[in-house]
Amino acid sequence: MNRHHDFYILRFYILRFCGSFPFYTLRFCGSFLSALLLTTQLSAQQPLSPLPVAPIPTARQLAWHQMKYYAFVHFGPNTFTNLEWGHGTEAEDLFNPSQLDCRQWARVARDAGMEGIILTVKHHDGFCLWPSPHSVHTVKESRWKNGQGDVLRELADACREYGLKLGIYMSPWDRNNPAYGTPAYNEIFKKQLTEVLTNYGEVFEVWFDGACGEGPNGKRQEYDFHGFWQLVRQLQPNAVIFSDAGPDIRWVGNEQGYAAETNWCSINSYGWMPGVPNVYDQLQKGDEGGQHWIPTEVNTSIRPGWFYHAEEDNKVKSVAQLIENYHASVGSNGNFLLNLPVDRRGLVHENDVQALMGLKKYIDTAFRTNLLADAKEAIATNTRGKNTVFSAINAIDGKPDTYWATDDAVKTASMEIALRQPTEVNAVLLQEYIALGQRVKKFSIEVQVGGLSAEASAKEGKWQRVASGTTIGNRRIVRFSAVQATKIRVNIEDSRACVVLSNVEAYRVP
Ligand code: FUL
Repeated sequence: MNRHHDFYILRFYILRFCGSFPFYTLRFCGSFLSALLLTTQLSAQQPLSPLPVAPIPTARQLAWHQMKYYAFVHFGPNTFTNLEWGHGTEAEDLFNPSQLDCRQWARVARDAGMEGIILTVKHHDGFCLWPSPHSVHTVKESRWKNGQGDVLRELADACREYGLKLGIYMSPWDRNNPAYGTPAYNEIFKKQLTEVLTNYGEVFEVWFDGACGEGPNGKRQEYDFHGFWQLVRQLQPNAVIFSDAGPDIRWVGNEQGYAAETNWCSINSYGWMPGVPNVYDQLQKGDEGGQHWIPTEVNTSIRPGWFYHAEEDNKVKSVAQLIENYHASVGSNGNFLLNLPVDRRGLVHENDVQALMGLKKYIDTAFRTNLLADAKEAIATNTRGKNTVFSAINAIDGKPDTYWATDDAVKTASMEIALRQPTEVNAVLLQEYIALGQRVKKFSIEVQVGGLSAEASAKEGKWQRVASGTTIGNRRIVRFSAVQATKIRVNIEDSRACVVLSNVEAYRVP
């Protein structure tokens, strides 16, 4: 990985080797080896790729980072009892959606621009939306489809049909299971986990709720989370595991749908288990240089409740609110998990669909045209080894695997992009090359104002600071008042290590 290092090791071995021969042989060897060393040294002067800065994401985390926005669906007995937390004593017959249509959910999600659906296959009441043989509180004991139905099967099929990924929410807290509160329950939970992770195809995310309350016998459970995680790894090695403590992705510390201004993917979560940490602020911000790479997933509901309540039909989030949530998640180094409380018919309600399509329209309009796609040039105050392999142009070439990088010692640097003509901008998207770790601690954006009317021409050619921020990470979008720009400058004002920026885009968002 490090050629300077290789060179020193090679020199060390050559000298050791030469030391064991007579003088003349050594002289001959000497000239030959000097030539060899020179060649090696020349090639060693090629700039090296930046070394990773720990911690770095795993392959499954990197795949998840490429996603942005997907649906959560809370559905089950609570939908019919108007509760948020069921007691576990609800009659199975209550679960009886009149027109359940998972293809409608999938169609809505796809049309909304979402990439997947995570379903609450078992919530705290213990009711299973699939016919688990290890429970008598499931769809098979219900009236729905005469006990022949399987919501998870229908959703898995619909996701496949609509090109969506499937995720599983499974609550270990089970207020119905008689074994809850004893070690036997952990084994039952693992059997259920095995069922949902083997019989329904590829799963992209397993969402563990850390909530741990009392069961039917009044006892709490000591969850075997290590065992649960191990099973997920074994059955779905590509799936990321979510909880407030990771291990792959973390809760963002609030349910309002926003990540903090400072949002490190790294966090010192050593020894944490789901449901334990009461560290909301730390979950939001992460820790600079924290030991573990556990990025944030921002979850919120499109309505006040997680489950459907008819009285909330007119409390669906407005498009404006959803836009703010989108920017505060997708644009703030997180992924956006938006909950859709499916109604008693078994459909995503019309009001929710309308709001979702409003957000989709915004996303399409806002991000349709990257104003830097045909930029004239990009220059930087520092380019690693003065080598074009690391030049600023890489950050606007649209390729995720090329990047602008600076020399190791350079943690403050700027890149400047010249536009072909004066263009109105009000948003800039920045991405670090996170495969090598998260680095930037502080940045700002300046624009050079140009192409103005005669009256405004006093500002012509002036640089104006329009935005600033702390962390960037996988994806950061900053918005500012619209300004007519001829050039855009990205200033990295502080960084944990040399700058490695893979993407800069600019937009005129509505
Ligand atoms: C929480 C649960 O208690 C809520 O009911 C909901 O499922 C939310 C997403 O997670 O921990």
